[in-house]
Amino acid sequence: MKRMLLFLTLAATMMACTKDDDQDAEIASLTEQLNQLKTDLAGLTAQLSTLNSSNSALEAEVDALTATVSALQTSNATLTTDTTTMGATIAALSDQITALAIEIAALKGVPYAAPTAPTAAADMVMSIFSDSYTNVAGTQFNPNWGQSTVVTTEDYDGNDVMKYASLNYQGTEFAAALDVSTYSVLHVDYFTSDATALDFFLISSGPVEVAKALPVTSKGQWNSIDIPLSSFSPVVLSDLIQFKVVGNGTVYFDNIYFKKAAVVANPLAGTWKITPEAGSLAVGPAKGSGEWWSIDAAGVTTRACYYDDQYVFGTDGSFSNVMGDQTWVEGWQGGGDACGTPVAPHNGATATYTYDATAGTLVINGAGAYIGLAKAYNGGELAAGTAVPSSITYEVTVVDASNLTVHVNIGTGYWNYKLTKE
Ligand SMILES: [Ca+2]
Ligand SMILES: [Ca+2]
Repeated sequence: MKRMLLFLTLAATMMACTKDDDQDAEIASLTEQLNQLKTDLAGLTAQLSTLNSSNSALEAEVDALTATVSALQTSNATLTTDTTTMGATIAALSDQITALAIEIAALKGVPYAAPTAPTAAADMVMSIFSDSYTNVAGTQFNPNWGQSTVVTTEDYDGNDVMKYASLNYQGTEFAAALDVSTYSVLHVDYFTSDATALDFFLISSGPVEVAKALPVTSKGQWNSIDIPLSSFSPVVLSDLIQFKVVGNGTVYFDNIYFKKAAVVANPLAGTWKITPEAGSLAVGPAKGSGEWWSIDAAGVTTRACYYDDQYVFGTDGSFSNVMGDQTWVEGWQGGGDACGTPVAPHNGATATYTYDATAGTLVINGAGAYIGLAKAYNGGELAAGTAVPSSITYEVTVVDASNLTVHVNIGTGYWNYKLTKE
């Protein structure tokens, strides 16, 4: 029994020893882990500290750069202001230099610059001496006519100006006779600060010569003159052989050319039709009124044979009604107020027209020629057997490139027509 107790005690002691050993191992392991974590934490803390330092350095750099940018912006603003101020100063100085150069030129009695370039279209010009056009070839600007005049060409920034010094007289000879009969004026730019007389001659074969005086009252500046060629009569404009200038002092010339008259456009020239819309034919007591009757859209369709009728105005003043095979033929003409064959004399008679834009009148000359309706004339409407007038005057209230509105006074009121150009 005693041995048994001893054994149990020993066993219990041994079990207790084993349990203590496990706990110690676990504690050691945990302690090791704790130490590792402490080590890791220390490492991370060190890294964080390093990163914080880097961040501070970067922030400092950003601050420095921002300050630099701000300083540069301020400098730039200052420079911009300086540049503007300097630009204004340079412009002012440049103006002063120009003003002084003009004064010096005026004191010397010479042009400061070539005259303003002409603006006439090249196809309207026959040029003798100009930088703005192609000049007639082969002109002799200084033939020996025994004159004392000294002729030179002065260069103003690449722009030639012809100078007559010690002028008594000076000729110009064309290589071949010029035909300027289709031109309307002689253009001359001239400058003098001392001439008291200046006559410009056109000369045709014979010789036939006529002078026109160029005014010399505006001294020390370029003068521009357009002399009507008709004023040189009886010089033969289709056979111009020479110019001659007679005068005194020193005179500069430029832009000597013949210019055609501007062509006045004839807005009527072309082919017109009554506008295919409601209201394009209307009659009433007043000009433009449709109070008594006005074509409606259905009427335009019904009268297709009429709305294709053409009113042809030639550039030569000719006029014709071109109706094709059919037009609207009314009862008084022997028709049935329906499409039918045009009835003489309202079937395309030969006619002419005259248009007075100022008065706003358009006259169609020729019995049977008309605009709009054949029956409407000045003072009434035609009926069967009525004499057909030899002309009709229409009043024009609208005329442009594509629209024409005309009215004819029939005494009691007006027929009004709207037309469109093809
Ligand atoms: Ca020139
Ligand atoms: Ca027709």
